[in-house]
Amino acid sequence: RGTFDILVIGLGAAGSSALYHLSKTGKKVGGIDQFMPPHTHGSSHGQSRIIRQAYHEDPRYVPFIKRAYVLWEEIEKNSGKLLFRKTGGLMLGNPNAGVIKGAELSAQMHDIPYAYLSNQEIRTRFPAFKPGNDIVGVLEKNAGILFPEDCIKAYLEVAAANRANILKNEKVLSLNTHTDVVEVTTNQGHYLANKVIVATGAWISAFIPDLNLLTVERQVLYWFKTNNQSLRVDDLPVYIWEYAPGKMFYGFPDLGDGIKVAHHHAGEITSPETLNRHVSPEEIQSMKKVVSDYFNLNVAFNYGTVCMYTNTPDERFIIDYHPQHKNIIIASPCSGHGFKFASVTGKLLSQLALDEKPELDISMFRINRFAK
Ligand code: PYC
Repeated sequence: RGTFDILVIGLGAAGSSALYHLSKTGKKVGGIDQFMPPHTHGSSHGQSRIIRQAYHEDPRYVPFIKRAYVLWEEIEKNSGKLLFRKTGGLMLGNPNAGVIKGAELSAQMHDIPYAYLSNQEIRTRFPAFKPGNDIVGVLEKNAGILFPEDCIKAYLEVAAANRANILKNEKVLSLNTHTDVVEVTTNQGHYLANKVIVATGAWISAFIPDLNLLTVERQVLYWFKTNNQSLRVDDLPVYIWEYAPGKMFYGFPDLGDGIKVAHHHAGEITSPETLNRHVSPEEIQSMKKVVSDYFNLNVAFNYGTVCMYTNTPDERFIIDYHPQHKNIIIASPCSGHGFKFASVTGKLLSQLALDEKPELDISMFRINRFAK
């Protein structure tokens, strides 16, 4: 039976990053995943994730994202892999839309370079977009694309080189907490760990049943082929388009398979066990209509894939000790906007597991905000 100082369960975005940070400490650390990470079963696949600083959701995220940029650079350097591509990021909406007002607020509060684009400026600079007359933009130049599968691979490779024990295709069945250790039972054996980080995303309720405030949401990602030259990656920013109050779709320039487009939320509530992974012809038609309504492009559907959001009621993350068991640390329900933070989330998780003071104030992610 293996023993660990710290065991990380779930090696997606947050878990692989936590394992990497812990692997630098000389502690005996391990990571377990029920599949072969990076994989397509959870919330971290699909070639691209947005990274941006002018955080329209809440300016309190900005210190976290600034640190995340630094830590993404660190793993790029340590792994020798290209993980980030700067494209700029454009928020689109009417002048009072949350994405516009919120991005400006964060940019102004935290000195993030940005440009406010009029309707005409959007049309001139990005002719692929077809904004209605009321649409304006907030463009931030440091935004771009993270390559999620490569990020996870980089973290796991460097963690393994640092002697972390990585157990793949091994399913955790239960956690039993004792006074100073956690007993982890898998389909292949038992392990003891002084601390366990649970970063299992949509599967988290299986281990922490009292986290019944979370919902798992189905999300479809679509790629459409186009031969329009203005969609080369060097020409188009990543974007989030708020087309009605609180309703958004977002997307990426063509990285080879066509433009990628998806709705942000608005998916059916599901569970990892019952998730419908089939993308229906009706869904494809409906997204094709979004593309033809909002882009000056003729496109042909290429392919789609399904992933999951794990949502908290306020869409903020949870990064905290388990309320009853201080040797369990909970990560990951990141409500569809967590990947970009994974570099810093992993660092904060490692600090909690090492009983260090987290380097940033994580009070907005504490679990007690949901206490009745
Ligand atoms: O985190 O920027 C983001 C994002 C946009 C849509 C889904 N996630």
